[in-house]
Amino acid sequence: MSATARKPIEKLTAAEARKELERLANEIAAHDRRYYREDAPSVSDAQYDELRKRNAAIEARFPELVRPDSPSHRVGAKPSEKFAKVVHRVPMLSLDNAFSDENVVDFVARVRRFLGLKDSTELVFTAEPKIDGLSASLRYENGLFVQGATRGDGTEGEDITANLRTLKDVPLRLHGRAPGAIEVRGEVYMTHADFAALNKRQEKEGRPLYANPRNSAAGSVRQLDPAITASRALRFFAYTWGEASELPAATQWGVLQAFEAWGFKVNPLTRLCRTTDEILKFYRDMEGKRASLGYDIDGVVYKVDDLKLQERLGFVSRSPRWAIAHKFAAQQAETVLEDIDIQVGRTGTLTPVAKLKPVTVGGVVVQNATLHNEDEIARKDVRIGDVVVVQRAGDVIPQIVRIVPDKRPKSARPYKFPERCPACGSHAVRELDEKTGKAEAARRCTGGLICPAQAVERLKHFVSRNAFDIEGLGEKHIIAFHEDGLIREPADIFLLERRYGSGEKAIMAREGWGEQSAKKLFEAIDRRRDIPLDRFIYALGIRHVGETTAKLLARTYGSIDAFMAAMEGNQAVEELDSIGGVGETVAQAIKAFFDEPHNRKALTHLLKLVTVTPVAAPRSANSPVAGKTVVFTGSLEKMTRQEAKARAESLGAKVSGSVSAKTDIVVAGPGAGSKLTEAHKLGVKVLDEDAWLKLVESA
Ligand code: 9MJ
Repeated sequence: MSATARKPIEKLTAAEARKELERLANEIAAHDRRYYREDAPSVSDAQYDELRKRNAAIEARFPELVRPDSPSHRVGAKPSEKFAKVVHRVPMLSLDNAFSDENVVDFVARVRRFLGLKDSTELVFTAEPKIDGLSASLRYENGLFVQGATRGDGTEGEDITANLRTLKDVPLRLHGRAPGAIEVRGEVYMTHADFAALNKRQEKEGRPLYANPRNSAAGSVRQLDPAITASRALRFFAYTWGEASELPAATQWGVLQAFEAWGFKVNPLTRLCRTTDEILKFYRDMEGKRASLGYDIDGVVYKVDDLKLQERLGFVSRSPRWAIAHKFAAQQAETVLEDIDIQVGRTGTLTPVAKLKPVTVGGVVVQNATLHNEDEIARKDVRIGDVVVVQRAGDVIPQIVRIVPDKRPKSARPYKFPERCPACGSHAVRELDEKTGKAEAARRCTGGLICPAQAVERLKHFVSRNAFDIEGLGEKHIIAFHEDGLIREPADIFLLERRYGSGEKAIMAREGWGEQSAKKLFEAIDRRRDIPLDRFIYALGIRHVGETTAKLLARTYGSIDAFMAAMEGNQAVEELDSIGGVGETVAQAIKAFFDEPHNRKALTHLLKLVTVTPVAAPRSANSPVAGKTVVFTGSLEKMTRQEAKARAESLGAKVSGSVSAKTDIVVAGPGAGSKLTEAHKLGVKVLDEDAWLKLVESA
């Protein structure tokens, strides 16, 4: 940043002010573009506000220098996103995806197998278009609309009640007989025609344009001023529900009909399908209709119609076993690969990133795409200068699908994958996968703790939105603080103010910081000195431990002390492995993290500065089998082994494959052998299937 950019406004000369206004206009416009067109802001709200404030203050001092393209002409270009949080009483689920007919056939087979259905038993599905908008949850109490929320991360969303009230598809009072409490969920979306009209208006008013209808629906719903939302033509389709004191029907189809009777719009293309052939025919049909629907759909959704069966099927992590989204083929475009960059991830993986000549793919400008790893570059014979096909599907990172050989220029040159980490110079190696005996696809930097790129990535992850969520500590600052040695490990963040005593001054002396922004940063850090266990575990950045696994671990162990104590024992891997949803690879990675002395030291430092709040076990905590270790043996007659295991786990039990002194219950069916003998020998409680069902049904 130039010296002018840091200069107090009262000291600016007119020439400097002119230059500064130009810089601010460009910078703010770039942020607006990233926010609106790419839905990917690169600065925090606070930083953005600072830029706008500085612009306004300079303009106040030099009114003759106000530019025609000044950001101050575009008041409220960016919503300030200060909505209250809403914790979803029933989490808002995400759907598992199918990308081929084969995936769908597997899904149907999986459902049938889980339920143990005979081939002759009919299984009915609803098939619904998958609307590409943003999901919302609408709560009604005694028939009155009382709260509306965005999906957020599925657990916690934002309160957008006032905005949703302005949608004509959202009934304020349900018609007819409504349950005491029900959360109707569905998709807020915008039609192509309304989107085009809105962008026309935006253009006329000199405001930034939206990239696609989904972004414009999201942007419109998240306006702080409901009057703005009211002026946007938003619509809503209802398709599922959250908490409900009672349900109006016993099938998905029946509930959708009730939604309609209550005054909601339900997608009129929804159908019932009785065979896989009917399902796939529905998909083809929707593919054909897609272009003329007048609104965006990105696939179709199949759901088991019978709600009793849905309940039996339950969930795998955050997705229901009873539904799947069958996505349409991704959108593609051709462009030139200008260069390849190497990104070093927080676990040291070197990922090649294609730098592309900007191209629009399905309404979004793409400049970077992943090339996955060096084998992929070799397999696709990708060379710098090649014309490549880029693909974007949903929210995933764009990918390079293939090159266009006929368009290869003579100047195209092969890419040599680096054997040293570009960030720290350490050797980058491909480890052998113990299971397959082959080299892993990923080349990894061996620099570990000395690699600044890995450290920065870990810190970035640590402060990211779903981890510690520290506002105002963006990538740029982390890199700068890390370089200066101010923040080397997570604990340093919480020492920043104390350690640099007159902290504000110390930080203010740095580029890009003023008294206000330093104060705001310290406040943001202070707000995070208490953190729930699941977020804390996620923030540690353990390999293979994403949010879902972090939540599972938090629920299993309850407190950080219990978790750390368990990780010290030599049974740790076995114990982790027995948690439903945690496999061997994940268990090994967690254990490896805790075996590393540096990690334990960093954790000890951190725990002196933050309070990790325990996570209550789920509603299953008071089930009669919560915390118990259960072994199933012999054959079961009323449900499949998989269903029995899933049910036990959903009630908080651990299901293990072998009987030991730690086993609490053995459920033995006909044909039980050595496990039953062992149980008797150890004096473990033994139940038959009926007794087990009676026990869990009382839950
Ligand atoms: C969409 N986006 O149209 C679901 N969806 O159901 C439909 N989404 C869904 N269903 C349960 N039609 C979770 C999400």
